[in-house]
Amino acid sequence: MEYILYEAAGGVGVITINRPKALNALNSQVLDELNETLDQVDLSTVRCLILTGAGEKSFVAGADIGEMSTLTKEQGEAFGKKGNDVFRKLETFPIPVIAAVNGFALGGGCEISMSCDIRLCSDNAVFGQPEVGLGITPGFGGTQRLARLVGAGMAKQLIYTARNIKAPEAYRIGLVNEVFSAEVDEAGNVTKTAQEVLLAAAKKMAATIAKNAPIAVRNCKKAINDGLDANMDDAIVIEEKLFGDCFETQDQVYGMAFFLDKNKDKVKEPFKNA
Ligand code: DAK
Repeated sequence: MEYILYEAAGGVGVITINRPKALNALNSQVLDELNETLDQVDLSTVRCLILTGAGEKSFVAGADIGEMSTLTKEQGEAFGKKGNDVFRKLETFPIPVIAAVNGFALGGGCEISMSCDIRLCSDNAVFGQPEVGLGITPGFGGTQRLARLVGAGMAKQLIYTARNIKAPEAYRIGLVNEVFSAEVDEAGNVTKTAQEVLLAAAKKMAATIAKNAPIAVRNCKKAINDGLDANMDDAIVIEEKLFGDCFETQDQVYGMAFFLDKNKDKVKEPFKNA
């Protein structure tokens, strides 16, 4: 693959969008390769994914404006569908996906981060939906996901004004879960860049998730996602079914037996699935 890097270790997979010369902008090839990478994730071993961008400057600076500039209406629709299909695949991916946002997350970049379950960012991150300044609407789900994440009023303000916001404001409005800064020693020298700190924190969180019972974690993701699209009566039924689905699994039997076992010296074993 030309634009996507993928590595997996210890139950955690890291996908890096690797097109730093164009600030990791999403062209058709990046979207196709991302789609293919997701299809290749080995779900029997990988329990949490991290999505990030190459370089210190940008997570994803949006859809590729050069490629979009000459699209006809039909081609624009097809490009939108390609992006939407991949973003939806991420959103409904069986295991959690953490976006590690290292720098610009504009337009399609903000939108792809919102298709992930959790957003962590470096303190140089910039979020925004600048589309109306380009003569288009957000086309990869921005109008829908931003409104669901930060509320309709704040989403409308950000989208209508096309104003970019920095990490502290993104944190304040609930767009990101946590912001990470560079580490410096006593002399003021940077010992770890914000991106290094961010990636380490994302990996730590992913490893924590990967240690928990995999079927239960997957079912929690599905319950939250499906429930948010339903009314409360239906949402509770969705939860009931996914809760029930955990019973008789090896993990549920072991997890509860471990809690009930009074032997203080016991050591918790990794969950096995099934
Ligand atoms: N597309 C293509 N190339 C990009 C790019 C982008 N979005 N963003 C940056 N680049 C390229 C620049 O052209 C430049 O390339 P060279 O000139 O070196 O060849 C290189 O990356 C470095 O960028 P700059 O030189 O501009 O770097 P600066 O530090 O000066 O500025 C910046 C960084 C992020 C502020 C600036 O690059 C910028 O404003 N970029 C555009 C950000 C933006 O507007 N993003 C939103 C794109 S619109 C839809 C489907 C999808 C969408 C909409 C509708 N439907 C089908 C309905 C999605 C839309 C978008 O995402």
